[in-house]
Amino acid sequence: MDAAQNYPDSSTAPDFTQLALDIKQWGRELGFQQLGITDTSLDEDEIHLMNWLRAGRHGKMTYMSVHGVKRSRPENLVPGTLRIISARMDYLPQEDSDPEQLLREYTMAYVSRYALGRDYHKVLRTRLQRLANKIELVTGPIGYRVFVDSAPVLEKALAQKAGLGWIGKHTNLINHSAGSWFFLGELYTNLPLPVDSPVENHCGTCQSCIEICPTQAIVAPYQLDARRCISYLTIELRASIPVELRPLIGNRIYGCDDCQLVCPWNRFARHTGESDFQPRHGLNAMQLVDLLAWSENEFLQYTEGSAIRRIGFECWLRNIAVALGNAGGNAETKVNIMNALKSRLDYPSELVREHVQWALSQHADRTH
Ligand code: B12
Ligand code: SF4
Ligand code: SF4
Repeated sequence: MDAAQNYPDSSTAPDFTQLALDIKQWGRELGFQQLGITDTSLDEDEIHLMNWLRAGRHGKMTYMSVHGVKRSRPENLVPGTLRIISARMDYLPQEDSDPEQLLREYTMAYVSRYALGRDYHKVLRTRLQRLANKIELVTGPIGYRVFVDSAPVLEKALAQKAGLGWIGKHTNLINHSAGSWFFLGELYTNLPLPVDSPVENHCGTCQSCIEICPTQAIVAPYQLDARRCISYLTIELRASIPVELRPLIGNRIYGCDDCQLVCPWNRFARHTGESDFQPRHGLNAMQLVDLLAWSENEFLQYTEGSAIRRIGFECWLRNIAVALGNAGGNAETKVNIMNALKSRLDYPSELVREHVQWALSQHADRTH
């Protein structure tokens, strides 16, 4: 993947400064809000990544630890890589429900904003592939690979270096005019494009995300212990959720947005124009008892094309059971909750049954 081989005669080489401008324009035409370009050196981030792994903060996400330094050294993942084109796409859906209000409605389910619509991996990958095709129309065949959370790639660190924003204390990337409700994707290439400059960190003395986190997963500024993060517990963990963390999960059944909801920079966030990211099947306004009643076929049907499907029906029921254990209401509501939970007591999965029993015991505890 050597760009020089492509252009042995410098008179045939494209004007890379103009090409970089064109790439950013094409990216915006393809629906990305912003693109930036960086080189491959991630020395400091590599140190942080290694410390994080050594401390075991990735929990059971073995995909984070098995690739050695490939994640922090792009040229080890794709030999010949010189530049990374980093792209961001807004995902905050235009919807009637108020997320903060929903988090207080204990009988309703809270699904994190990023997962309400179509699986972002597919959406971004297709657009990045189109961008690569467009580039090759000008340059001829180049060495490239596109990624969207699909390989060992340190996406936020690359985006930060490419000038798309700064990694905030909650560890998400924030853009000063767009907040943090966006996805990232990358195009690794051997084109010697001019690079962009990183932007300044604007977290200042703010600590709001650290203070609001329900499980105190942000153990220090810029340091997340994933094992405590509700996003990890409800999406990545396939086993029993630690009992001491269950009451803190509230009604969050898939991911968590609290640290972003509280972030002042999200006052500048814009809604996505992508129809793919709009809520599907009313997932932004569902009662927990109704979700627990879904059959496996209904689960598969309603989550088709959504990232939610990847956790499987078992973990879906596990998460809803925990949320119902945390749900409250008047006597009638409680009876409905208990009846819904009891209907899953003989579900053929020990994982589900154990969480259902825990949820029932929460209600028994509260009535005494
Ligand atoms: C693993 C993972 C998770 C894990 C762990 C998160 C994490 N912080 O690492 C879990 C399951 C918890 C998770 C949750 C979420 N995720 Co996630 N996740 C990833 C993934 C696959 C890898 C992230 C990674 O490299 N972690 C490694 C650790 C070491 O990185 P880090 O914690 O960010 O630490 C960096 C800095 O904080 C700093 N640092 C670390 N320690 C220290 C110490 C000091 C002293 C200093 C100064 C700095 C410093 O250096 C590190 C390296 O750059 C990426 C996709 C990808 N391939 O990159 C998506 C990704 C980060 N996730 C994403 C999203 C949307 C989410 C959620 C919002 C989903 C949700 N609503 O539930 C939450 C947010 C939770 C949060 N507060 O971060 C988006 C983020 C987009 C954005 N705007 O930033 C990504 C980029 C996916 C994508 N393609 O869009 N995620
Ligand atoms: S996503 Fe939720 S649990 Fe995870 S760090 Fe943010 S506020 Fe805490
Ligand atoms: S809430 Fe405050 S500290 Fe946290 S990421 Fe946003 S600006 Fe930074």
